[in-house]
Amino acid sequence: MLTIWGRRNSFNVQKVMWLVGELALDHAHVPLGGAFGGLDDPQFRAKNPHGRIPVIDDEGVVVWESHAILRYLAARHGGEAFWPADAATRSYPDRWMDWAQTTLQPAFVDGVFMGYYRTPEEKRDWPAINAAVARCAQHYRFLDSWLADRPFLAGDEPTLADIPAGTTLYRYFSLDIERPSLPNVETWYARLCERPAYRQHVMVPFDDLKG
Ligand SMILES: N[C@@H](CCC(=O)N[C@@H](CS)C(=O)NCC(=O)O)C(=O)O
Repeated sequence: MLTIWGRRNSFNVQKVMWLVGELALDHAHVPLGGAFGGLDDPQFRAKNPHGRIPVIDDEGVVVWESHAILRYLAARHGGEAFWPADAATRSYPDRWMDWAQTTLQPAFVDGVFMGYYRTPEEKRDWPAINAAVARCAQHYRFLDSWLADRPFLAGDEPTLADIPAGTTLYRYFSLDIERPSLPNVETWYARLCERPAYRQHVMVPFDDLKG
């Protein structure tokens, strides 16, 4: 049995749950972190010494770090669909996953979601928030131009490329912030919203996270 630890309103847990849903993997889910606590429990620390979620245990194989988990699940259970074996083809999901983690996430998740939405009004650092909103505009415009002639980030079908960046969209389009015109990102988002696994695992209300 596959077990996934991590609260459902965690951005990094959502990436993993979305893929679990896409692959229709039989699993058990254990809410952990945030209001659920448990990150310092010795049993959990034995699985992930960093004390962060998500973590999975797949028949004794324990994996932490959301992108490592995505790659593990796709390779172990997903056939060729989400993470192709061919090195050149695989480099597309890999580059978009790495770009999302090193470039998009710091701007959106850390700068906007944490800095703005999760921070109480009186503590918000507006120059930093405005700079992060501007960096997001630049990054989503870049995605918009890439998506002008392909339906998904790595081509005709969804792959791991779509998961990290695609997981930001529900929150990016829900927040009361300035956004540029992004017709191709909006079409991509509409495509993702058609997927039951995206609706179930990513479009999760997050009001309880407000600062
Ligand atoms: N780079 C890690 C980041 C893990 C991380 O920071 N997870 C957050 C949730 S998104 C966490 O554990 N927060 C503590 C908590 O939920 O209490 C990954 O991608 O898995």
